[in-house]
Amino acid sequence: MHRQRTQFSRRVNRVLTHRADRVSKAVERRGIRATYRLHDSVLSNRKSRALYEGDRPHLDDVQRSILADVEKSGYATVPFADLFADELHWQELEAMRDRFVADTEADLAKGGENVRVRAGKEFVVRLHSYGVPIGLDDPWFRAAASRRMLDVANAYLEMWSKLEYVDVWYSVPQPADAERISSQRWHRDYNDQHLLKVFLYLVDVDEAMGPFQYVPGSQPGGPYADAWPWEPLGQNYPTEEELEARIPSSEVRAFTAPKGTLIFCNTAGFHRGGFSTTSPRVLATATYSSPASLASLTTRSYDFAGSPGEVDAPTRFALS
Ligand SMILES: O=C(O)CCC(=O)C(=O)O
Repeated sequence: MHRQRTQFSRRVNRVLTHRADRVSKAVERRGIRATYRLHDSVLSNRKSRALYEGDRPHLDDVQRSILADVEKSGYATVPFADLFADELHWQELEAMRDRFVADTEADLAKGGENVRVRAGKEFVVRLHSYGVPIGLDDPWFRAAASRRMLDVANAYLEMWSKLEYVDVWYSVPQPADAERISSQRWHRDYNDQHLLKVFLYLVDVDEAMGPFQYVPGSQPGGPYADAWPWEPLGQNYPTEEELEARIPSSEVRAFTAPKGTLIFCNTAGFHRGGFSTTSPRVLATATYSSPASLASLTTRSYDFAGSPGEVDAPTRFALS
C-alpha cells in the first residue's frame, strides 16, 4: 500500500493553513525520496543484502526459469500447479474465490454499501483491504509466504524481501465507453524499484476482461527503463497516447490466460489492467519489496496473525 500521508504533512497543514498542502507535499516528497535512497543504499537494504548473501536459497528448475524470465523481460508466467503441486491447495483457493465472489455480488446487488474499495479505485473490490490479520490458514497468504514464492522474490531482489501486500481483487465490469482511470492506465508503481508483484488469475481472463498488461523491458535495468524512468514517488507519467507513441503496441504483452496462471512481474515497469467490460476479473495478488520501501514509501497491508515461531528466518523477516 502506498503511503497517503505522513506526520510531517499533518503538522504542516495545521500550522500553514494557506498553501499548506502544496508546500508540505513538495517538501515531503523530497524528504521521502531522500529517505528511500538512504535506506536503499545504506540503512535497510544493506543488511538485507548481507542476509541474502549469507544464505542463498536453492532454487529448483521451475523457480530458476521464473527468475531468468523476470530478469530478462521483467515478467514470467507459470501455472500455479507447476509451483504448488498440492491439488488441495488450488481447491482451497477456488473455494475462497467462490465465497468472495458470492459475498461481493450479493453486496453489489444491494448497492455495494459494504464492499471494500479504495477511494478513486472503486472498480476494484478487495477481499481484505488494509490492516487485517491474516494467517497461514488463508490459502493465498500461505502461497505468498511460502518459500516456493519467497525464494524467487529474494533471488530476484538479491536480498531478503518484505511481503508487503496480499489481497484478492474483484474487478467490477465497466461500461465499454468508460474512461480508463487509476491503475487501468499505464503507470510505473512508485513504491520501490526492487519490486516483484505476483498475480494469480482465479478465473479465465480474456481480452475484454481487463487482462494485466505490461511493457517488457520497462523495468529498471531494461531497454525501456529510460522511458519516463522510475523514481521514488514518481508522478510524471505519460498519457496513454504518449506511451503508445513511444512504445510500439506490438511490444506490449497482454496476459490473457486461463485460471491458475501465475504472473510474476516487476511493476516498477509500465503496466496497467483491470478494465473489464464484460465479466468480473478475479485474481489474487501479492507484492514483495525491499525493506527500504517499507521504511519510507509503503505500509504493509496486513498483520501476520500467526506466531513468529511457526515460520523460518527468511519468512519471519518477510512477514515482519
Ligand atoms: O489490475 C491490474 O491488472 C493492474 C494492477 C496494478 O496496476 C498494480 O497492481 O500496480
